[in-house]
Amino acid sequence: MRLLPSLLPPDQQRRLVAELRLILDRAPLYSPAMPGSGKPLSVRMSNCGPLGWLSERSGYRYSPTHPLTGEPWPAIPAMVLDLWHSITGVAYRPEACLINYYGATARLGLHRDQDEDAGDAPILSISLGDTALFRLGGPERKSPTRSVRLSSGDMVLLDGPSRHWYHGVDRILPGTSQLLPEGGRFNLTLRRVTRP
Ligand code: MD3
Ligand code: FE
Repeated sequence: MRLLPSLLPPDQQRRLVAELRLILDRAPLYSPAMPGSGKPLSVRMSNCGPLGWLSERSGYRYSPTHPLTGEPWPAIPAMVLDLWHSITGVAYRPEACLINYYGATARLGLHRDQDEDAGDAPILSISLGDTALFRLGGPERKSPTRSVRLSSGDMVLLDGPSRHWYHGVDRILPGTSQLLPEGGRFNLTLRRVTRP
């Protein structure tokens, strides 16, 4: 895992949040259901790009449309595609941009990203707003873990073996950023889904 601290300067963070607002007007945040129990996740989600990642009672899947509106997801903003190409160095585009919103008490349990056929493609994450206490494990659930702070403007590049490692978000630290008037944290996770 390559942590790229403060890669996005404040003016670009504000531009990106403005783009996010336009996307979320058309593809509103919603509370996904946990597979099996159907209990709502504490993280609210939406997507942009040709495919969006969904968590439903029936399981995880990628879908070309929003689960509530039935509309196709909005396009990934050009500035986000530019960041993807310049940071990953790959010529193909990401297909999914998952938008996670963490309120003050939201968290994300330890998991692996394994719903993509493009298992060798890198993943890029962009953090906006309040700092997250991120947990990075290893290749197995029992692997030792470490805690990493992800602040607004930080990016994370997952390439090589770390792409398949366990990770989660223990909690966010309310009041650590002034970027979002409503507080909380947005994370964008860019993924290739189908084999390039
Ligand atoms: C480390 N999101 O949506 S992004 C997810 O902050 C997810 O919202 C977190 O995990 C968030 O699936 C973390 C950074 C990240 C993404 C993928 C990884 C870290 C990773 C894959 C392997 C190891
Ligand atoms: Fe993940």
